[in-house]
Amino acid sequence: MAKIKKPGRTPEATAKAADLMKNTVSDEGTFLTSNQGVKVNDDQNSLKAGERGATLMEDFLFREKMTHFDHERIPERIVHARGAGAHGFFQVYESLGNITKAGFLTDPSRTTPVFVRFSTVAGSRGSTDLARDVRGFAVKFYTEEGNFDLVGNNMPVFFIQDAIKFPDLVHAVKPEPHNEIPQAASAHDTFWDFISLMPESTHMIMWLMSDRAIPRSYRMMEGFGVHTFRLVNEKGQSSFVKFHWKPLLGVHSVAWDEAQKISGKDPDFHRRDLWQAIEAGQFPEWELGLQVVPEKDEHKFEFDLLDPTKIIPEELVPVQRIGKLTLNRNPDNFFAETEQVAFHVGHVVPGIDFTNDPLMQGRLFSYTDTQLIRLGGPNFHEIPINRPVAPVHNNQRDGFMRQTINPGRVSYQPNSLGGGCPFQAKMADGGFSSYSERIDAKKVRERSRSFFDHFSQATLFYNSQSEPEKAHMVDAFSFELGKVQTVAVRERMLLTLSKVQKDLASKVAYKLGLKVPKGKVINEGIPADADPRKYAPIEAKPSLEQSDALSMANTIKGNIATRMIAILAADGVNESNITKMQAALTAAGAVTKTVAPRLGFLQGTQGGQVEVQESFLTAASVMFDAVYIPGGDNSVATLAETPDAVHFLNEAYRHCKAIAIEGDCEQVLAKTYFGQKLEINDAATDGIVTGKNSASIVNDFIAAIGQHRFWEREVAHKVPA
Ligand code: HDD
Repeated sequence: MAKIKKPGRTPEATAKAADLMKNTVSDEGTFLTSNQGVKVNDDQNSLKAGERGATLMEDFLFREKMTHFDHERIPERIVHARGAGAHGFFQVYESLGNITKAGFLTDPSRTTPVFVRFSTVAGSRGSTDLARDVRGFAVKFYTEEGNFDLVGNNMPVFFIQDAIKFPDLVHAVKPEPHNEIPQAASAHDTFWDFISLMPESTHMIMWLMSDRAIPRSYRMMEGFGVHTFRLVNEKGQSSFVKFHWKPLLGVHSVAWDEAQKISGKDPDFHRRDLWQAIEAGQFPEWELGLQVVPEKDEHKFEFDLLDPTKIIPEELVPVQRIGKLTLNRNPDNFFAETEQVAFHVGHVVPGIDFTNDPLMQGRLFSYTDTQLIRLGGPNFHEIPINRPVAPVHNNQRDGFMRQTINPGRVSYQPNSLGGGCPFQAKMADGGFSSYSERIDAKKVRERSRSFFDHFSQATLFYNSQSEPEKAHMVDAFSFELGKVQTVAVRERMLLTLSKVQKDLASKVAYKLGLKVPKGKVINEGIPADADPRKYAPIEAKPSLEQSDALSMANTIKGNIATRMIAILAADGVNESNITKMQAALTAAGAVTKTVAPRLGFLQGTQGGQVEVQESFLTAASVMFDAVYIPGGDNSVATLAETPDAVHFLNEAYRHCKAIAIEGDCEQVLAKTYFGQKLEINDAATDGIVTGKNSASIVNDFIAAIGQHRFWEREVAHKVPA
């Protein structure tokens, strides 16, 4: 049988295919039509029996429009409903051909198109971005060999070890079913009831109660594939791998008080931030990092590589940065792209394969299953955002909303009537072949004892945090458990925390007005007939004292690109101060906005005018990273007498942000809580920049913004705001 020559694919062809995939329709210069292409003459009035009469059923235009509208909504995702997406590309630095045959990881000349969707987990589609929550970090690589989805999170571990518990976890964290309260929050009884009975979740709740759960920006989050995956090379040799995304802007968070306020002032904070950065051409970037473990080292560690509640500390296996992801295009249409994109852990390409991680194994079922109901049938891969750029040829046919028109009468294999097409691909032709892992096992519903050290990495995480980060975790636990009404649940959690770190448990206990109970942590997540000893948590000590990679205090600092800076001003402002500061900040990539008592223009001291972008009604300090007050006696005096301006400063101070005040600032500082306590001369080290030397103010302010936050301030001067 003659074989048909298979077409090759150049990078240009890939890029073109990625563009075609969009199916974008432009309405420019067109007439309004019905869905049947009939030009519409009147889209203002329905067809009636007389000017004041009833609408007629005959009005096909009205009925078509209304029917489509009535069916506009699709079910939201059961988890990760709230999200924001962007297009971009990925490029590997050097070939990784020695460990994988995946084309996008072996050809440094290729740019692989990607679509990324960030999300929160627990909230509904309309919920706030700043909930304390895990963030989804799902990447679809449209590779020339098919789509690869890396469906990860911004935390490297998970709550449960076996996918069969996922519905329980999600039911526990979602709003309670009787009154649907609270929205997008884990701070309620059912969540902590579940967690307190499932000690395997201990490591994950350390991450969830840390500042990682309230990121400053999607652009400033790490991402993790969580599970141990496999890489397979041309020779069929496999290595274990953990995937990491390392943001080039560093890993940063907001303060919890700030997060709660942002949720009111701008619930779209992260979505807006991502959109604006891309619109401004400041493209978010991450490096893809790999921790590679040769197959022979599978059992070298004191934890099990298949256990998704464990990390491989970077001290044990360093993260190699092997390529870069750049997001450079916003979606054209939120629904068509961000809402309809369908990720699946099972979308892999030759060179990448699975392991027996029991959480991953369950995910391999769940994702396609959920798309069937959410996107209404088996043809969701034909929706433009989900279409691979690699050509699709198979004998699958029909189903709801089928788009492809397959000509001919052959839809089976083997066949002779269709010339045998489409052919199976040999491995040499790029055919996917599963890694032939050796299995010799009994069929059991059990868990390996190597999964039962639930505390040592939780302890490692806590011990690796800076003092301010630890304090934030104490507050987070105290907040969440403080919202829990059932005292027994609070007590069980205190017992669990005492196995992580005694100091943490006693500080939280103090804030809850309780004592830390003594005894062994119970594990209720066990089978009915199980020997409880087999499921008892192992109380091990971490082999590592601490890991620098776990604390955000050690992240890259100094880059102020995309940081939002408020310039507070009023009439009588020194406009040359503003011009100079704005020029320096903008040159460093930051974004400035003038905030004043009212919109319009301000009168400057030198006769110029300053445009106002926000008023104290439309803006709040929590929407900015830093605050600058330019000189000008009248402006400073007005701000000092404007309670909203004073509150703005107090709040920025409380949230540990850089503040610069130029000229005669004492007047406004004297009105703030912190200004009354501050030793101005020592203040520069604390992120407060004052003085009359313009050049040094600008430089010191930029350096201070580059530090992100001055968390130590919370201990030194905690102020009301
Ligand atoms: Fe999941 C969505 C990440 C465990 C079942 N998950 C979803 C999304 C992300 C993750 C990022 C959103 C994708 C998007 O933006 O559309 N999930 C994870 C990670 C997990 C994890 C990192 C643990 C390592 N998930 C997990 C388990 C199950 C699911 C154990 C079920 C057995 N996840 C789903 C789902 C979702 C989903 C129900 C909801 C919407 C969707 O898939 O498309 O199937």
